This record gives sequence, structure tokens and C-alpha cells, in this order.
Amino acid sequence: MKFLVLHGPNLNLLGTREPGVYGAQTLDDINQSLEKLAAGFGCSLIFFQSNSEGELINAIQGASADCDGILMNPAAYTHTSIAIRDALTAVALPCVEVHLSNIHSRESFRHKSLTAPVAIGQICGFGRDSYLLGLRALFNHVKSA
Ligand code: CA2
Repeated sequence: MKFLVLHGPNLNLLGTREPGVYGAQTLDDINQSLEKLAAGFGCSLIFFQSNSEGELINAIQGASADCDGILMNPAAYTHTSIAIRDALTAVALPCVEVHLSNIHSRESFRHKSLTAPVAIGQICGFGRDSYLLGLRALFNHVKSA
């Protein structure tokens, strides 16, 4: 089993700024934790981060060739990108949306996700654990499909 792990804009800054909101871990720390969990599941991961909407869409389209699902944090594009939602719909891969922060307890413009309705589900508010819980949920979903 192989999953694409997609990180949206500014997540490359994790661990350097706003630790009170997003935690002290870097994106590499999160990716390493995911790698460990994935190894226990016997599955492999491909990591991709971009600040560009088009590159994220290209990665989603590319995943349809060789991935069984997508674990994604579309970051601010969660709230704005019809294009990313359309790409997810087009590839029809099972997808879990995760967020470090609880988007529902923040500004009202973060309450709406355009992408969550085309995902299997959304996990938010648990920092790095959101990603780990998301991978577990995606793995279990694909395994039992
Ligand atoms: O909580 C999340 O994971 C978010 O997806 C993070 C996005 C935000 O726009 C979403 O509403 C919720 C922002 C990512 C920005 O990451 C930074 C990391 C360090 C310093 C500054 C920004």
C-alpha cells in the first residue's frame, strides 16, 4: 500500500514561527513520525509540500497512477480552493484531511473547508497527532475496502 502525504502552503515554516498555534515540530519531524507509523503498517509514503496550488493539483493527479490514498493538509487552500477539491474528485482516491489546529475554534473564515466534503473524513486540533490519526484512519479504510 502506498499513500501520498500532501502539505500545503507555509507548512514548510513549521517549527520556526507561531509554535503556540502550530507546535514546535518541523515538517521533517512530522514526516519522520509518519514514516515510522507507516513502516509498522507495512505501507510506503510519498511526501510533497508546495506553496503553489497548481503543484499540489499536479501531485494529486499524479497520485492516481500509483497511490492508494492521500493524506493531506491543504493549509489555507482548504478554505479557498475549488481547484484542489475538483482534483480530489477527479482522481477518486480515498483521502483524509488533517489540520494541526482546531480550525473550528479559530477565525470564522477557517470554519469552512471546501475539501473536507470530498474526503473520507477530517481530523483537526491534535497537532502532529492529527496526521498520525489521519494515516491510521486512511490505512484502515483502504485495508477494509
Ligand atoms: O491547522 C492547520 O493545519 C492549518 O491547515 C494550517 C494553515 C491554516 O491556514 C489552516 O487554516 C489550518 C496555515 C499553515 C501555516 O503554517 C505556518 C507554520 C509556521 C509558521 C507560520 C505558518
